Amino acid sequence: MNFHEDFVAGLRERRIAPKWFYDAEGSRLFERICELPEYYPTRTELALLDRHADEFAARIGPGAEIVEFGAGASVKVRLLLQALEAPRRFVPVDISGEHLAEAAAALRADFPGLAVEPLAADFTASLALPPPVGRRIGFFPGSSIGNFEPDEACALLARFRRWLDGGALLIGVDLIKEPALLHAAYNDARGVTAAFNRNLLARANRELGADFDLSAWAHAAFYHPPLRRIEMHLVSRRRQAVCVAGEVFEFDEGDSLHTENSYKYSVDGFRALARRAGFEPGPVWTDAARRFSLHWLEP
Ligand code: AVI
Repeated sequence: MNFHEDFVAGLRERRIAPKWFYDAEGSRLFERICELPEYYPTRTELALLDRHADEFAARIGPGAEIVEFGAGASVKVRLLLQALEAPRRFVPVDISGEHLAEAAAALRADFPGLAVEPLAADFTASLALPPPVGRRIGFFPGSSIGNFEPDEACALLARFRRWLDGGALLIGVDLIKEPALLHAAYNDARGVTAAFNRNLLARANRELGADFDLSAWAHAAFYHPPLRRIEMHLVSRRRQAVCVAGEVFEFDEGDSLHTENSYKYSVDGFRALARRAGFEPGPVWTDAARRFSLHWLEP
């Protein structure tokens, strides 16, 4: 489904899929989020990748092929690639093609022996990967798995397992923690997360000729303990009508558009989910404060 159809359907249901955050501007804003002091997942996961790179390399073995799902700027995979023995090919898969091409060019320059074959695709729909050239290892960092409902996450993991063709998956998963830390991570003082959230409406203005007044929508993000998830919403600050591709949508003050869930897992909870998807959970690496985890999943 394309942005136009899905966004308009989402407005009717008051729920927009988070994958539409990532146009070029949204990807740029997300990179800024990753550098924020409050957003602990990126630096914690980078430190884990750095600290345990040799262990991952030993598990992956020589001549492997790495497929990264939702690759973005491909910063994290560099730590892995640097540690690997003669990796054959890197296939970054991302919905934002523009972003992907830039990152691939930089990787080719820095890893001259490595074939880099980006694939601009929505892996939540379907994926046509080229035949493997070595042991295929999946890499899904950043806890993007948390942006799927648990049942969808299970189905996605099962599809990864099929696509990996007998190879393992290294996946980053954000852990359940003190709600105040989670709240700060999604309500940063500089307002970058708010801009990222509102970019969804700005994107509709740019691409669909919509007339959203961005100042009339408040960013709201909060932790929902029973469901173990952060919810992000855009809340209408007043009664308003918005025109999107010729159709008018009306909102009352306080009406919300639900734009993202970010599920947090316990280590055991995620291992159980992976098992349900057909994987055999292997070792898990966490930081000392147990904020973030990296899981090795065998097919
Ligand atoms: C990409 N994903 C894992 C991020 C998250 O934390 O759920 C997206 C994000 N949304 C707001 N801040 C970051």
